[in-house]
Amino acid sequence: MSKGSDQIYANPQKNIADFSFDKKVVEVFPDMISRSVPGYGDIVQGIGNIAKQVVTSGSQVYDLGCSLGAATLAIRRQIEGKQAKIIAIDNSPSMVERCQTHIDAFVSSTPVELQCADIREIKISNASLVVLNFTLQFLPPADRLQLLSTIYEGLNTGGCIVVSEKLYFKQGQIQALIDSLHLDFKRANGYSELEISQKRSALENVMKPDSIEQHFARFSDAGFKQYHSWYQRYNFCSMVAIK
Ligand code: GEK
Repeated sequence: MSKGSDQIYANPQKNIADFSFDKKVVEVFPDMISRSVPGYGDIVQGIGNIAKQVVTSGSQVYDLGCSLGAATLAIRRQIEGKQAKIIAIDNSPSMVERCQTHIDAFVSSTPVELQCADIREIKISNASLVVLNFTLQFLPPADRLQLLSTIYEGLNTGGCIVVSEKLYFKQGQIQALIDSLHLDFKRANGYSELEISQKRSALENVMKPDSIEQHFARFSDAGFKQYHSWYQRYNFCSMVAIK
């Protein structure tokens, strides 16, 4: 296996610790997310395309839970010359450290301010775009509405939030069918049954997916009147809401 390939759950583990975004994960993160999340590459590219449409001159863009900066870089490529600023935030010090090297590797006139912080404690202002690309699902469910309300307050009129998430389906047979399509996607990408089941246990307490109905109700409760999904592959979806 080449360097950077995800082998974290390849060997049997006696006690499976809760999943965390530590150094080990950072080393294999691009491989892990692209082999685990159907449509990840399309969604990142799509976020760049959305940025091109909605980012306004002199405004701020937030990438919350930025990991290694994939969405930040996709956005930055599309908003050159708009005099906008990107604020990228993650609370994993290992992610933030590596993200800085990714950002520094490309020349751009758009500044990126990288912060190591909890996204539940930040201020949002003058925002034309806020991105939560597979981040909201890692917050305790009780904290999710407050974050969306804070984002709504900090968005300019016409500003957008993009929320990408793993979905849960309330109808049992639909949940079972679409979940099995996702498992086949992981198998086709070389993950063994052992890796799949150990990763599942590690994520059980850490990642709590909502249904699309819960997402739409939360957008509405936070103040958004217009929201929809713009991408879905199996149980992975990206939604957009406009203030
Ligand atoms: C991408 N958006 O590649 N505060 C700040 N960061 C957090 C918090 C929090 N409370 N909770 C989790 N994170 C990225 C992918 S990964 C999704 C996002 C995944 C961070 C966490 O440290 C991790 O880097 C990220 O959210 C979730 O476009 O791995 O499935």
